[in-house]
Amino acid sequence: MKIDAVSIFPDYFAPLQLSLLGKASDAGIVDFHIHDLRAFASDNHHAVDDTPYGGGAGMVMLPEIWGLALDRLMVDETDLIILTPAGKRFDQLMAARLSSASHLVFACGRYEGIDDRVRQHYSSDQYSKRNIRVHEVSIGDYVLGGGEVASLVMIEAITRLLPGVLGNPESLSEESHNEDGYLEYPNFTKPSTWRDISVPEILLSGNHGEIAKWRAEAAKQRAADNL
Ligand code: 6GU
Repeated sequence: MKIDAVSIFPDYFAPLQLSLLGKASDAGIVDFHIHDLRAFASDNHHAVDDTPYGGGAGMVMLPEIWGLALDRLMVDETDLIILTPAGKRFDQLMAARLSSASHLVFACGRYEGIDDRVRQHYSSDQYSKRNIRVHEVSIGDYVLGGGEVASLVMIEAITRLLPGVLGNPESLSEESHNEDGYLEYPNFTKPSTWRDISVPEILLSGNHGEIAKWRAEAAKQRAADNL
C-alpha cells in the first residue's frame, strides 16, 4: 500500500518510523511519502490560507495550493481522505475497508479547513471514472488543531490490518473492537496475585471451554459498563 500525506507540518509524521509502522515500512508493506504543502505556495509569504468569503472567524486553506499538491498524487485507484471534524466518523469498519485500498492520500487541513471546492473537484466524474474516491473523515467528536494527528490514528488502525504487519494475525480475529463492536475481555499475566488482587480462578484452570465462557461474559459486562 502506498500512503501519501500532505500537511504544513510534515514533522508531525515522524512517528511513522517507530514500532509496528516503522517495521512495516522497512519491510516494504507500506510506502510512506510525506509532502510539505507550503512547498506549493508561491507568494512571498508562502501563505496557504486566507479569510473566508461571507465573513466569520478563522482562515480557510487556499484551493489553488491544494490543487497543485494533490494533482500529481491523484493516480488511478486512489482514495483521497480529507480530514475534518465535520467528516464521517472513523471506525473499525472504515479501517477494514480502507485496508484493501492500494493508494491512500491524506489531506491534512488546518485552521477552519480546506476550501470546499477541493473536495468538489476531486469528487467529480473525471476522477470517479478513474476510481478516485474522496472521503471526508473525522476521528471523533472533539476538535483538533488539524488533521495530522487524525491521519496518524487512521494510518495506524489501517496498516496494522495489512498482511504481515502484525506478528500474530490471531490477535486480529480475537480483538476487542472487532467490527461487530464487542469490547475485549480483561487480561492478566504473572504473578497470579499482585497487591492482594488475584487473577480469576477459572483462568488458571486449563478448562478452555469455561475460560471462553468467562471471557465472553466479562467482555459483555465491560461493554455495558462503558455505555
Ligand atoms: Cl479529522 N480534524 C480536526 N481538526 N479535528 C478533528 C478531527 C479531524 N477528527 C476529530 N476532530
